[in-house]
Amino acid sequence: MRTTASVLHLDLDAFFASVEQRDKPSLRGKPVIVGGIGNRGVVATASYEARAFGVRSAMSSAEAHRRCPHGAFLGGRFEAYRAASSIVMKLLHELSPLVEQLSIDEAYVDLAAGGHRLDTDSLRKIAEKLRSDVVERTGGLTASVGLGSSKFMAKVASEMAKPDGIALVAPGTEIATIAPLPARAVPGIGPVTMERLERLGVRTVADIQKLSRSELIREVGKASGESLASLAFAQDQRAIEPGREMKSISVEHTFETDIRDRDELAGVIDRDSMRVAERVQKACMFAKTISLKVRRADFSTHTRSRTLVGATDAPETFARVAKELLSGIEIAGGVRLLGVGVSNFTEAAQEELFEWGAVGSDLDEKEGAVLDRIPVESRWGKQTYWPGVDVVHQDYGSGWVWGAGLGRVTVRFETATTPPGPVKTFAIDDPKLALLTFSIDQESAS
Ligand code: TTP
Ligand code: MG
Repeated sequence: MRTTASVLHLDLDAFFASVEQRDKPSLRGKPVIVGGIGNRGVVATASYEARAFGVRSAMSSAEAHRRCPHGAFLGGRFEAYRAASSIVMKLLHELSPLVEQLSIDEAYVDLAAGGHRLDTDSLRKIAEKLRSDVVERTGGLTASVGLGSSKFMAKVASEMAKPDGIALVAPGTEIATIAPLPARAVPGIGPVTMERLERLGVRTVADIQKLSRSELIREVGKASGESLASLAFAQDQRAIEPGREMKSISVEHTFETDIRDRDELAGVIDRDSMRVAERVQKACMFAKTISLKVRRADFSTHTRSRTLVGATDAPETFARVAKELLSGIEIAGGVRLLGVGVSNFTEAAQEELFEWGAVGSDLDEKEGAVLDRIPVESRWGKQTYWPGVDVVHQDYGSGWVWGAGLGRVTVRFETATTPPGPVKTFAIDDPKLALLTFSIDQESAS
Protein backbone atom coordinates (compact mmCIF):
# COMPACT_ATOMS: atom_id res chain seq x y z
CA MET A 1 0.00 0.00 0.00
CA ARG A 2 1.30 3.42 -0.95
CA THR A 3 0.94 6.73 0.78
CA THR A 4 -0.56 8.27 -2.36
CA ALA A 5 -3.68 7.30 -4.33
CA SER A 6 -1.54 6.74 -7.41
CA VAL A 7 -3.11 3.53 -8.68
CA LEU A 8 -5.84 4.19 -11.23
CA HIS A 9 -8.51 1.70 -12.29
CA LEU A 10 -10.66 2.37 -15.33
CA ASP A 11 -13.76 0.43 -16.36
CA LEU A 12 -15.98 1.43 -19.25
CA ASP A 13 -19.68 1.73 -18.53
CA ALA A 14 -22.01 -0.91 -19.98
CA PHE A 15 -19.32 -1.31 -22.56
CA PHE A 16 -20.78 -3.35 -25.44
CA ALA A 17 -24.19 -1.73 -25.02
CA SER A 18 -22.66 1.76 -25.00
CA VAL A 19 -20.84 1.07 -28.26
CA GLU A 20 -24.17 -0.01 -29.74
CA GLN A 21 -25.90 3.14 -28.52
CA ARG A 22 -23.07 5.27 -29.89
CA ASP A 23 -23.38 3.72 -33.34
CA LYS A 24 -27.19 3.43 -33.35
CA PRO A 25 -28.66 6.83 -32.44
CA SER A 26 -32.22 5.51 -32.23
CA LEU A 27 -31.14 3.30 -29.28
CA ARG A 28 -29.65 6.07 -27.14
CA GLY A 29 -31.49 6.31 -23.83
CA LYS A 30 -33.23 2.98 -24.51
CA PRO A 31 -32.85 -0.52 -23.09
CA VAL A 32 -30.24 -2.38 -25.15
CA ILE A 33 -29.21 -5.97 -24.51
CA VAL A 34 -26.11 -7.41 -26.19
CA GLY A 35 -25.50 -11.11 -26.25
CA GLY A 36 -26.43 -14.42 -27.75
CA ILE A 37 -29.63 -14.10 -29.68
CA GLY A 38 -32.27 -16.77 -29.57
CA ASN A 39 -33.62 -18.85 -26.76
CA ARG A 40 -30.36 -20.46 -25.77
CA GLY A 41 -28.36 -17.23 -25.78
CA VAL A 42 -26.88 -15.49 -22.76
CA VAL A 43 -26.69 -11.76 -22.03
CA ALA A 44 -23.15 -10.33 -22.32
CA THR A 45 -24.22 -6.93 -21.08
CA ALA A 46 -27.16 -4.57 -20.90
CA SER A 47 -27.44 -0.80 -21.03
CA TYR A 48 -28.26 0.88 -17.75
CA GLU A 49 -31.78 1.50 -19.11
CA ALA A 50 -32.19 -2.28 -19.48
CA ARG A 51 -30.65 -2.94 -16.05
CA ALA A 52 -33.52 -0.92 -14.60
CA PHE A 53 -35.75 -3.82 -15.71
CA GLY A 54 -33.54 -6.34 -13.94
CA VAL A 55 -31.53 -7.49 -16.95
CA ARG A 56 -28.02 -8.62 -15.98
CA SER A 57 -24.86 -10.09 -17.53
CA ALA A 58 -24.91 -13.89 -17.79
CA MET A 59 -28.73 -14.05 -17.54
CA SER A 60 -30.36 -16.14 -20.25
CA SER A 61 -31.60 -14.08 -23.18
CA ALA A 62 -35.00 -15.68 -22.71
CA GLU A 63 -35.22 -14.38 -19.14
CA ALA A 64 -33.96 -10.96 -20.26
CA HIS A 65 -36.73 -10.97 -22.84
CA ARG A 66 -39.35 -11.67 -20.19
CA ARG A 67 -38.06 -8.84 -18.02
CA CYS A 68 -37.58 -6.35 -20.81
CA PRO A 69 -39.70 -7.35 -23.82
CA HIS A 70 -39.41 -3.95 -25.48
CA GLY A 71 -35.59 -3.90 -25.30
CA ALA A 72 -33.38 -4.02 -28.39
CA PHE A 73 -31.67 -7.43 -28.45
CA LEU A 74 -28.47 -7.35 -30.46
CA GLY A 75 -25.70 -9.77 -31.33
CA GLY A 76 -22.18 -8.50 -30.68
CA ARG A 77 -19.95 -6.53 -33.04
CA PHE A 78 -16.60 -7.49 -31.60
CA GLU A 79 -14.54 -5.55 -34.10
CA ALA A 80 -16.21 -2.35 -32.96
CA TYR A 81 -15.65 -3.21 -29.29
CA ARG A 82 -12.02 -4.06 -29.89
CA ALA A 83 -11.48 -0.83 -31.79
CA ALA A 84 -13.02 1.21 -28.97
CA SER A 85 -11.00 -0.71 -26.39
CA SER A 86 -7.82 -0.02 -28.31
CA ILE A 87 -8.48 3.73 -28.29
CA VAL A 88 -9.00 3.68 -24.53
CA MET A 89 -5.96 1.50 -23.80
CA LYS A 90 -3.84 3.83 -25.89
CA LEU A 91 -4.98 6.76 -23.77
CA LEU A 92 -3.96 4.85 -20.66
CA HIS A 93 -0.52 4.14 -22.09
CA GLU A 94 -0.09 7.87 -22.57
CA LEU A 95 -0.40 8.25 -18.79
CA SER A 96 2.18 5.70 -17.72
CA PRO A 97 4.36 2.90 -19.07
CA LEU A 98 2.80 0.60 -16.46
CA VAL A 99 -0.66 -0.40 -17.65
CA GLU A 100 -2.16 -3.77 -16.80
CA GLN A 101 -5.16 -4.62 -18.95
CA LEU A 102 -7.58 -6.92 -17.16
CA SER A 103 -10.21 -7.35 -19.81
CA ILE A 104 -11.46 -5.66 -22.92
CA ASP A 105 -12.77 -2.66 -20.97
CA GLU A 106 -10.79 -2.61 -17.76
CA ALA A 107 -7.20 -1.76 -16.75
CA TYR A 108 -4.94 -0.58 -13.96
CA VAL A 109 -2.49 2.27 -14.46
CA ASP A 110 0.43 3.00 -12.17
CA LEU A 111 0.47 6.78 -12.12
CA ALA A 112 3.55 6.84 -9.88
CA ALA A 113 5.50 5.41 -12.82
CA GLY A 114 4.21 8.14 -15.13
CA GLY A 115 6.06 11.13 -13.71
CA HIS A 116 2.93 12.84 -12.38
CA ARG A 117 2.39 14.92 -9.28
CA LEU A 118 0.75 12.55 -6.83
CA ASP A 119 -1.16 14.85 -4.48
CA THR A 120 -4.89 14.22 -4.36
CA ASP A 121 -5.84 17.28 -6.40
CA SER A 122 -3.40 16.49 -9.19
CA LEU A 123 -4.54 12.86 -9.32
CA ARG A 124 -8.18 13.88 -9.55
CA LYS A 125 -7.35 16.23 -12.40
CA ILE A 126 -5.56 13.44 -14.29
CA ALA A 127 -8.59 11.20 -13.85
CA GLU A 128 -11.06 13.90 -14.95
CA LYS A 129 -8.97 14.67 -18.02
CA LEU A 130 -8.78 10.96 -18.82
CA ARG A 131 -12.54 10.59 -18.55
CA SER A 132 -13.19 13.49 -20.88
CA ASP A 133 -10.53 12.23 -23.33
CA VAL A 134 -12.28 8.84 -23.38
CA VAL A 135 -15.60 10.47 -24.26
CA GLU A 136 -14.02 12.59 -26.95
CA ARG A 137 -11.76 10.01 -28.55
CA THR A 138 -14.31 7.17 -28.58
CA GLY A 139 -17.16 9.31 -29.80
CA GLY A 140 -19.17 9.24 -26.60
CA LEU A 141 -18.30 6.23 -24.44
CA THR A 142 -18.07 6.88 -20.73
CA ALA A 143 -15.67 5.38 -18.23
CA SER A 144 -15.68 5.14 -14.47
CA VAL A 145 -12.34 5.82 -12.87
CA GLY A 146 -11.12 4.97 -9.37
CA LEU A 147 -7.99 6.12 -7.58
CA GLY A 148 -6.44 4.53 -4.55
CA SER A 149 -3.28 3.46 -2.84
CA SER A 150 -3.37 -0.10 -4.27
CA LYS A 151 -5.06 -2.15 -6.96
CA PHE A 152 -7.74 -3.20 -4.49
CA MET A 153 -8.50 0.39 -3.47
CA ALA A 154 -8.50 1.67 -7.05
CA LYS A 155 -10.99 -1.02 -8.04
CA VAL A 156 -13.19 -0.34 -5.03
CA ALA A 157 -13.11 3.34 -5.98
CA SER A 158 -14.10 2.76 -9.60
CA GLU A 159 -16.99 0.62 -8.47
CA MET A 160 -18.13 3.42 -6.16
CA ALA A 161 -17.78 5.80 -9.11
CA LYS A 162 -19.93 3.73 -11.46
CA PRO A 163 -21.49 4.77 -13.79
CA ASP A 164 -19.77 7.73 -15.42
CA GLY A 165 -18.00 8.96 -12.32
CA ILE A 166 -14.77 9.32 -10.45
CA ALA A 167 -13.89 8.34 -6.89
CA LEU A 168 -10.77 8.42 -4.78
CA VAL A 169 -10.16 6.43 -1.63
CA ALA A 170 -8.04 8.82 0.41
CA PRO A 171 -4.87 7.29 1.82
CA GLY A 172 -5.48 6.60 5.50
CA THR A 173 -9.18 5.82 5.03
CA GLU A 174 -8.75 2.42 3.33
CA ILE A 175 -9.73 0.09 6.17
CA ALA A 176 -12.81 2.10 7.08
CA THR A 177 -13.81 2.39 3.42
CA ILE A 178 -13.81 -1.34 2.77
CA ALA A 179 -15.27 -2.46 6.12
CA PRO A 180 -18.96 -2.19 5.11
CA LEU A 181 -18.47 -3.72 1.65
CA PRO A 182 -19.67 -7.26 0.94
CA ALA A 183 -16.88 -9.79 1.53
CA ARG A 184 -16.77 -10.71 -2.13
CA ALA A 185 -15.34 -7.29 -2.92
CA VAL A 186 -12.00 -8.63 -1.67
CA PRO A 187 -9.84 -9.76 -4.62
CA GLY A 188 -9.52 -13.51 -4.92
CA ILE A 189 -12.77 -14.42 -3.17
CA GLY A 190 -14.60 -16.67 -5.57
CA PRO A 191 -17.79 -18.64 -5.01
CA VAL A 192 -16.01 -21.51 -3.22
CA THR A 193 -14.15 -19.32 -0.74
CA MET A 194 -17.27 -17.23 -0.22
CA GLU A 195 -19.28 -20.30 0.66
CA ARG A 196 -16.70 -21.33 3.27
CA LEU A 197 -16.63 -17.83 4.72
CA GLU A 198 -20.41 -17.74 4.89
CA ARG A 199 -20.28 -20.84 7.07
CA LEU A 200 -18.29 -18.72 9.52
CA GLY A 201 -20.99 -16.08 9.37
CA VAL A 202 -18.98 -13.73 7.17
CA ARG A 203 -21.04 -11.22 5.17
CA THR A 204 -18.89 -8.10 5.00
CA VAL A 205 -15.23 -7.19 4.91
CA ALA A 206 -15.62 -6.08 8.54
CA ASP A 207 -16.59 -9.68 9.39
CA ILE A 208 -13.33 -10.90 7.83
CA GLN A 209 -11.43 -8.27 9.82
CA LYS A 210 -12.78 -9.87 13.00
CA LEU A 211 -11.33 -13.30 12.18
CA SER A 212 -7.79 -14.19 13.10
CA ARG A 213 -5.24 -15.10 10.47
CA SER A 214 -5.12 -18.69 11.76
CA GLU A 215 -8.92 -19.05 11.61
CA LEU A 216 -8.88 -17.84 8.03
CA ILE A 217 -6.08 -20.20 7.07
CA ARG A 218 -7.87 -23.12 8.71
CA GLU A 219 -11.05 -22.37 6.78
CA VAL A 220 -9.81 -21.48 3.30
CA GLY A 221 -6.27 -22.82 3.14
CA LYS A 222 -2.87 -21.27 3.61
CA ALA A 223 -2.43 -19.22 0.45
CA SER A 224 -5.96 -17.76 0.35
CA GLY A 225 -6.10 -17.34 4.11
CA GLU A 226 -2.87 -15.35 4.25
CA SER A 227 -3.91 -13.14 1.39
CA LEU A 228 -7.42 -12.59 2.82
CA ALA A 229 -6.03 -11.64 6.21
CA SER A 230 -3.89 -8.96 4.58
CA LEU A 231 -6.39 -7.71 2.02
CA ALA A 232 -9.16 -7.34 4.62
CA PHE A 233 -6.95 -4.70 6.18
CA ALA A 234 -6.23 -3.17 2.78
CA GLN A 235 -2.69 -4.52 2.77
CA ASP A 236 -2.27 -5.02 -0.95
CA GLN A 237 1.26 -5.11 -2.35
CA ARG A 238 0.36 -6.36 -5.81
CA ALA A 239 2.30 -4.53 -8.51
CA ILE A 240 0.83 -3.31 -11.77
CA GLU A 241 2.16 -5.88 -14.22
CA PRO A 242 1.84 -5.04 -17.89
CA GLY A 243 2.68 -8.52 -19.17
CA ARG A 244 0.22 -10.60 -17.25
CA GLU A 245 -1.95 -11.56 -20.16
CA MET A 246 -2.82 -15.03 -21.29
CA LYS A 247 0.09 -16.77 -22.99
CA SER A 248 -1.45 -19.51 -25.10
CA ILE A 249 -4.59 -21.49 -25.79
CA SER A 250 -4.47 -25.03 -27.11
CA VAL A 251 -6.45 -28.20 -27.53
CA GLU A 252 -4.86 -31.65 -27.72
CA HIS A 253 -6.13 -35.11 -28.49
CA THR A 254 -4.57 -38.48 -27.86
CA PHE A 255 -6.21 -41.02 -30.14
CA GLU A 256 -7.32 -44.46 -29.08
CA THR A 257 -5.76 -45.89 -32.19
CA ASP A 258 -3.06 -44.15 -34.22
CA ILE A 259 -4.31 -42.19 -37.23
CA ARG A 260 -2.56 -42.46 -40.59
CA ASP A 261 -5.15 -40.78 -42.78
CA ARG A 262 -4.42 -37.10 -43.46
CA ASP A 263 -8.07 -36.31 -44.19
CA GLU A 264 -9.06 -37.69 -40.85
CA LEU A 265 -6.40 -35.56 -39.16
CA ALA A 266 -7.63 -32.55 -41.11
CA GLY A 267 -11.08 -33.15 -39.64
CA VAL A 268 -9.59 -33.20 -36.14
CA ILE A 269 -7.77 -29.94 -36.88
CA ASP A 270 -11.01 -28.31 -38.03
CA ARG A 271 -12.82 -29.26 -34.83
CA ASP A 272 -9.91 -28.31 -32.57
CA SER A 273 -9.46 -24.97 -34.34
CA MET A 274 -13.10 -24.22 -33.71
CA ARG A 275 -12.69 -24.88 -30.00
CA VAL A 276 -9.52 -22.85 -29.80
CA ALA A 277 -11.16 -19.96 -31.66
CA GLU A 278 -14.15 -20.00 -29.32
CA ARG A 279 -11.82 -19.53 -26.37
CA VAL A 280 -9.82 -16.82 -28.11
CA GLN A 281 -13.03 -14.97 -28.95
CA LYS A 282 -14.35 -15.34 -25.45
CA ALA A 283 -11.20 -13.71 -24.15
CA CYS A 284 -11.68 -10.93 -26.71
CA MET A 285 -8.25 -11.62 -28.13
CA PHE A 286 -6.55 -12.12 -31.46
CA ALA A 287 -3.72 -14.60 -31.90
CA LYS A 288 -0.76 -14.14 -34.20
CA THR A 289 1.03 -17.48 -33.84
CA ILE A 290 -0.51 -20.84 -34.67
CA SER A 291 1.19 -24.07 -33.71
CA LEU A 292 0.66 -27.70 -34.38
CA LYS A 293 1.92 -30.48 -32.17
CA VAL A 294 2.17 -34.00 -33.50
CA ARG A 295 3.29 -37.04 -31.55
CA ARG A 296 3.98 -39.92 -33.82
CA ALA A 297 3.47 -43.61 -33.12
CA ASP A 298 7.18 -43.86 -32.27
CA PHE A 299 6.59 -41.19 -29.57
CA SER A 300 8.71 -38.60 -31.33
CA THR A 301 7.05 -35.22 -30.88
CA HIS A 302 7.12 -32.51 -33.51
CA THR A 303 5.97 -28.96 -33.01
CA ARG A 304 5.67 -26.48 -35.86
CA SER A 305 4.42 -22.95 -35.69
CA ARG A 306 3.83 -20.00 -37.93
CA THR A 307 3.37 -16.36 -37.10
CA LEU A 308 0.96 -14.24 -39.10
CA VAL A 309 1.46 -10.61 -39.96
CA GLY A 310 -1.91 -9.71 -38.51
CA ALA A 311 -3.68 -11.41 -35.66
CA THR A 312 -6.93 -13.29 -36.03
CA ASP A 313 -9.61 -15.14 -34.14
CA ALA A 314 -11.01 -16.92 -37.17
CA PRO A 315 -11.24 -20.71 -36.79
CA GLU A 316 -10.77 -21.28 -40.50
CA THR A 317 -7.46 -19.40 -40.46
CA PHE A 318 -6.23 -21.40 -37.47
CA ALA A 319 -7.27 -24.60 -39.24
CA ARG A 320 -5.78 -23.67 -42.59
CA VAL A 321 -2.39 -22.79 -41.10
CA ALA A 322 -2.39 -25.89 -38.89
CA LYS A 323 -3.11 -28.10 -41.92
CA GLU A 324 -0.28 -26.46 -43.82
CA LEU A 325 2.00 -27.17 -40.90
CA LEU A 326 0.81 -30.77 -40.85
CA SER A 327 1.67 -31.17 -44.53
CA GLY A 328 5.33 -30.65 -43.63
CA ILE A 329 5.38 -33.55 -41.17
CA GLU A 330 5.91 -37.16 -42.14
CA ILE A 331 3.13 -39.24 -40.59
CA ALA A 332 3.27 -42.53 -42.45
CA GLY A 333 3.85 -44.44 -39.22
CA GLY A 334 0.70 -42.97 -37.64
CA VAL A 335 -0.15 -40.16 -35.23
CA ARG A 336 -0.86 -40.75 -31.52
CA LEU A 337 -1.51 -37.18 -30.47
CA LEU A 338 -2.46 -34.01 -32.26
CA GLY A 339 -2.70 -30.53 -30.80
CA VAL A 340 -3.65 -27.13 -32.21
CA GLY A 341 -2.50 -24.09 -30.27
CA VAL A 342 -2.40 -20.33 -30.66
CA SER A 343 -0.32 -17.74 -28.87
CA ASN A 344 1.20 -14.29 -29.25
CA PHE A 345 -2.03 -12.53 -28.42
CA THR A 346 -3.01 -8.98 -29.01
CA GLU A 347 -5.62 -7.68 -26.66
CA ALA A 348 -7.44 -5.14 -28.69
CA ALA A 349 -7.85 -4.04 -32.25
CA GLN A 350 -4.60 -3.85 -34.10
CA GLU A 351 -4.02 -1.62 -37.06
CA GLU A 352 -2.80 -4.45 -39.19
CA LEU A 353 -5.84 -6.53 -38.44
CA PHE A 354 -7.99 -4.65 -40.81
CA GLU A 355 -7.96 -4.40 -44.51
CA TRP A 356 -8.98 -0.83 -44.86
CA GLY A 357 -8.97 -0.63 -48.62
CA ALA A 358 -10.47 2.62 -49.74
CA VAL A 359 -10.46 4.05 -46.27
CA GLY A 360 -6.74 4.72 -46.47
CA SER A 361 -3.84 3.85 -44.30
CA ASP A 362 -3.47 6.88 -42.09
CA LEU A 363 -3.23 5.70 -38.49
CA ASP A 364 -5.40 8.38 -36.98
CA GLU A 365 -8.10 7.70 -39.46
CA LYS A 366 -8.08 4.04 -38.51
CA GLU A 367 -8.39 4.87 -34.88
CA GLY A 368 -11.11 7.42 -35.38
CA ALA A 369 -13.98 6.91 -33.01
CA VAL A 370 -16.43 6.32 -35.77
CA LEU A 371 -15.13 3.62 -37.97
CA ASP A 372 -15.54 3.86 -41.67
CA ARG A 373 -15.97 0.45 -43.07
CA ILE A 374 -15.87 -1.03 -46.48
CA PRO A 375 -18.22 -3.70 -47.68
CA VAL A 376 -16.45 -7.02 -47.94
CA GLU A 377 -17.68 -10.54 -48.16
CA SER A 378 -18.57 -12.06 -44.84
CA ARG A 379 -15.76 -14.25 -43.61
CA TRP A 380 -18.29 -16.99 -43.06
CA GLY A 381 -18.90 -17.01 -46.77
CA LYS A 382 -22.67 -17.09 -46.76
CA GLN A 383 -24.19 -13.81 -45.77
CA THR A 384 -26.32 -13.88 -42.70
CA TYR A 385 -28.08 -10.92 -41.20
CA TRP A 386 -28.35 -10.85 -37.44
CA PRO A 387 -29.75 -8.08 -35.26
CA GLY A 388 -27.26 -5.28 -34.81
CA VAL A 389 -24.93 -6.09 -37.68
CA ASP A 390 -23.84 -3.26 -39.96
CA VAL A 391 -25.11 -3.23 -43.52
CA VAL A 392 -25.01 -0.91 -46.50
CA HIS A 393 -27.64 -0.44 -49.19
CA GLN A 394 -26.72 1.03 -52.55
CA ASP A 395 -29.61 3.49 -52.50
CA TYR A 396 -30.09 4.20 -48.79
CA GLY A 397 -26.55 4.07 -47.41
CA SER A 398 -25.33 2.68 -44.08
CA GLY A 399 -27.49 1.16 -41.41
CA TRP A 400 -27.94 -1.83 -39.17
CA VAL A 401 -30.17 -4.86 -39.12
CA TRP A 402 -33.13 -4.59 -36.81
CA GLY A 403 -34.47 -8.02 -37.57
CA ALA A 404 -34.46 -10.72 -40.19
CA GLY A 405 -36.60 -13.71 -41.00
CA LEU A 406 -39.10 -15.18 -43.44
CA GLY A 407 -36.95 -14.08 -46.34
CA ARG A 408 -36.93 -10.45 -45.32
CA VAL A 409 -34.53 -8.18 -43.51
CA THR A 410 -35.42 -4.94 -41.76
CA VAL A 411 -32.80 -2.21 -41.64
CA ARG A 412 -32.59 1.08 -39.80
CA PHE A 413 -30.56 3.58 -41.76
CA GLU A 414 -28.50 5.55 -39.30
CA THR A 415 -24.90 5.75 -38.08
CA ALA A 416 -23.06 7.27 -35.15
CA THR A 417 -22.96 10.63 -36.91
CA THR A 418 -26.54 10.84 -38.21
CA PRO A 419 -29.81 11.53 -36.42
CA PRO A 420 -32.07 8.53 -35.77
CA GLY A 421 -32.92 7.18 -39.18
CA PRO A 422 -35.77 5.51 -41.07
CA VAL A 423 -36.56 1.80 -41.12
CA LYS A 424 -37.01 -0.16 -44.36
CA THR A 425 -37.60 -3.80 -45.17
CA PHE A 426 -35.98 -5.70 -48.06
CA ALA A 427 -35.92 -9.17 -49.51
CA ILE A 428 -33.05 -11.02 -47.87
CA ASP A 429 -31.40 -11.60 -51.25
CA ASP A 430 -31.73 -7.97 -52.35
CA PRO A 431 -28.57 -7.51 -54.42
CA LYS A 432 -28.28 -3.89 -53.35
CA LEU A 433 -27.91 -4.86 -49.70
CA ALA A 434 -24.58 -6.07 -48.25
CA LEU A 435 -23.06 -6.83 -44.89
CA LEU A 436 -20.37 -4.48 -43.71
CA THR A 437 -17.67 -6.35 -41.97
CA PHE A 438 -13.98 -6.31 -41.38
CA SER A 439 -11.62 -8.55 -43.18
CA ILE A 440 -9.08 -9.77 -40.67
CA ASP A 441 -7.47 -12.57 -42.54
CA GLN A 442 -4.07 -11.25 -43.51
CA GLU A 443 -1.27 -13.66 -43.36
CA SER A 444 2.26 -14.34 -44.44
CA ALA A 445 4.32 -17.43 -43.93
CA SER A 446 7.44 -17.03 -41.88
P1 TTP B 1 -18.08 -5.38 -17.48
O1 TTP B 1 -17.13 -4.24 -17.29
O2 TTP B 1 -18.19 -6.40 -16.40
O3 TTP B 1 -19.55 -4.82 -17.72
P2 TTP B 1 -20.05 -3.54 -18.48
O4 TTP B 1 -18.91 -2.71 -18.98
O5 TTP B 1 -21.00 -3.97 -19.54
O6 TTP B 1 -20.88 -2.76 -17.40
P3 TTP B 1 -20.34 -1.93 -16.14
O7 TTP B 1 -20.83 -0.53 -16.36
O8 TTP B 1 -20.97 -2.59 -14.97
O9 TTP B 1 -18.85 -2.04 -16.16
O10 TTP B 1 -17.74 -6.15 -18.81
C1 TTP B 1 -17.25 -5.50 -19.96
C2 TTP B 1 -17.83 -6.12 -21.20
O11 TTP B 1 -17.47 -7.49 -21.26
C3 TTP B 1 -19.34 -6.08 -21.25
O12 TTP B 1 -19.84 -4.88 -21.85
C4 TTP B 1 -19.68 -7.29 -22.03
C5 TTP B 1 -18.55 -8.25 -21.81
N1 TTP B 1 -18.97 -9.32 -20.90
C6 TTP B 1 -19.27 -10.57 -21.44
O13 TTP B 1 -19.16 -10.76 -22.66
N2 TTP B 1 -19.69 -11.55 -20.60
C7 TTP B 1 -19.83 -11.35 -19.26
O14 TTP B 1 -20.22 -12.27 -18.54
C8 TTP B 1 -19.51 -10.07 -18.71
C9 TTP B 1 -19.66 -9.80 -17.25
C10 TTP B 1 -19.08 -9.09 -19.57
MG1 MG C 1 -17.32 -2.20 -17.76
